[in-house]
Amino acid sequence: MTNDEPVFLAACRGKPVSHMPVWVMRQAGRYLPEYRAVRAKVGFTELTRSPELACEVTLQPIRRFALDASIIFSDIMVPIEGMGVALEYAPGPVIAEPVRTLKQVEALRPIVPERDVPFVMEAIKLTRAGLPKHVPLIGFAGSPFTLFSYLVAGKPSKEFSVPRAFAQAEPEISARLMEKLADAMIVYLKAQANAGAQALMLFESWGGLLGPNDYARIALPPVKRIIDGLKDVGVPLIYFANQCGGNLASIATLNADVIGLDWRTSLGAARKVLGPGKAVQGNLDPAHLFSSPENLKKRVDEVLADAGPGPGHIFNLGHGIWPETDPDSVARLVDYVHERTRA
Ligand code: 1CP
Repeated sequence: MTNDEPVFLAACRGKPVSHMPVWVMRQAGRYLPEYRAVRAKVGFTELTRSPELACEVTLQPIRRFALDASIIFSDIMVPIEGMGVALEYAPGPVIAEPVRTLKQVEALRPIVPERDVPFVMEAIKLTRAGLPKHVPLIGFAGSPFTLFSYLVAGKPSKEFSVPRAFAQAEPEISARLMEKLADAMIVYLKAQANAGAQALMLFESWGGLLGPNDYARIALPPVKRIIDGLKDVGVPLIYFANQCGGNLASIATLNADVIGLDWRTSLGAARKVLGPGKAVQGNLDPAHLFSSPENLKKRVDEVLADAGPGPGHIFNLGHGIWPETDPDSVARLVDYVHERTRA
């Protein structure tokens, strides 16, 4: 590999780097006044469907901070709309007719990205053209269980009791739905890579609500199907496993390059279970961006000490940045991670 390989991509592959890469989940979002200015003019749906505006908000955090990766501005529910499900953002996804019958599952159209969500690929092409070479662009999708949770519940929820009960009451319909979602996400993620995404990330936001046996039985198989389905694409695959500290033994069996972890899970302990072949991403508590500049440094040091030395760590928050966060705190975070880890 040449020396000008971006540090983010090198770290995804577990290679040594000149400084630790850092980026922030939801780095394009409401904590940025320039994002709020765009949103004052257009609705969220319009924003996701306009390649120019999606490109603009994707680039906003890159202009402000020395970030090492960019993630295309979109939402995990965008391809679901592409499969024919009507939904609104309020601000989380709300579905008028939740999917709860086999008939509804069979009626979901397999996605044809170029026909159903062409604006995503156009946004990726535009954004790649606007990004500096050392900042790779990440494409993403929701994990089947996370998408299933929204489709069955019909709205955001803390416990997702409706989809969890549905998965028990209707295991076959549930498995069929998640299999269908997995196949759609393979096609969708491949299209993003073809359009220029240099890494692909799967957000398992809600699989951690399941106990370890249910996680292994219900959430993991469709994730494995996606990851195996993407093995020929050739870009690093990141699996963000929110609140999945109890599921690491099953996660270790996946062929993902990087496992993203939340702050409730020790990166050091996770690395022992995941083994040397997997990089980790995370896991500062988003609340720590509200601490004093001095304490923020201490919290970053704690994450670094926990993860331990050695390559294969991408610094990030443990989940999305909160809208109330001061952008200056993000600048201090990014600069300090670089300063502290420069070889
Ligand atoms: O009013 C607004 O501007 C809408 C708020 C918003 C934003 C900024 C939504 C609705 N989606 C997004 C963008 C978004 N969503 C990105 C942008 C890229 C970036 O990171 O910069 C990404 C990666 C997502 C992915 C996403 N959407 C996830 C997975 C990540 C996670 O947070 O766990 C999930 C669960 C969603 C659903 C969703 N869409 C929007 C909201 C507010 C939510 C969460 C709803 C809930 O709490 O259940």
